[in-house]
Amino acid sequence: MFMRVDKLQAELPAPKRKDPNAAAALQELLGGKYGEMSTLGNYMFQSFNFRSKSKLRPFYSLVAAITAEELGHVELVSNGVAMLANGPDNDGDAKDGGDISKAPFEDMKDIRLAAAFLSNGGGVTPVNSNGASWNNDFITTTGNVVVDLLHNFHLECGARLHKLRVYETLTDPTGREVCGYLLVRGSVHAHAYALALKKITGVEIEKFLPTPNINLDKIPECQKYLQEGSHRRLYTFSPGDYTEMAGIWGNGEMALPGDPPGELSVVEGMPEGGKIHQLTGVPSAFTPDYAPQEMFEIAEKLTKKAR
Ligand code: MN3
Repeated sequence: MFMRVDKLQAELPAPKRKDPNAAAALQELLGGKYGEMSTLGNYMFQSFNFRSKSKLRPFYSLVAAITAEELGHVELVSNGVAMLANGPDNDGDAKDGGDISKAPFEDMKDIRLAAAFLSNGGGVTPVNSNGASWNNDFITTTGNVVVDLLHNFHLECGARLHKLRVYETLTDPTGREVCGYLLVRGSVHAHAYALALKKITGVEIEKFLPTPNINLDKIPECQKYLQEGSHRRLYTFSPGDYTEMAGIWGNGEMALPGDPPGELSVVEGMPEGGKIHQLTGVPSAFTPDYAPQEMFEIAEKLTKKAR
């Protein structure tokens, strides 16, 4: 089962301005073929379908624990997309929506993913940067441990390629931070699947890394995560389970040659994370409604009663 914590896995800086087309570019990392919906979907269903779980505990634990991290990546990218689509935090929801008869959102007809505004109110859905739906065909779960792990290794290298390209399109700090954090964590996952394959087959697949062949020290947004050692850690995302993966991620294995040196380790629990930014309501777009004041008052009373 899953437990939910009301935080993001990383602290995101507020966007400097509203930029729905930057949000659309970042959508590739959510609903693209190699996006976070795909890493989540692959590892989640592989973990459900895993054969001989009790006998293959280190390998099962690895896929199961990374599944939980990927769910948090879906959440992180989704927040980043919506933040870019909405712009800096403000208190724009204090009044009603005013006069809507003068096309207040004329600009929105020209954004790349118009449905993100027209249908989703500036929110996010599992589509790629062109608005094509993420779908089940991006999931591979064969029941063969080596084939699945090899697929996962390919998926993480493909995801790293996409993250690097999306990063190259973005100027706003919010989107760049999402890319920087996910580049570090995705590199961990590629490394972890390579080590898992090495334990089973003896083949040193980690020698493929980094793919693409660029070290994380070239990406300014990755530096604080490297300095704190995030590239050497895997989290269990559990109060007590999945620790057996330390036989793969640990056990004398070291950071990749191009990254800050040190031994790999498994951390019980989850990263400290960062706050979820407010998505301020826009009454003229009817989010959360045209005249939300009464709704706010009801919610305030209910919150007091819950205490
Ligand atoms: Mn991921």
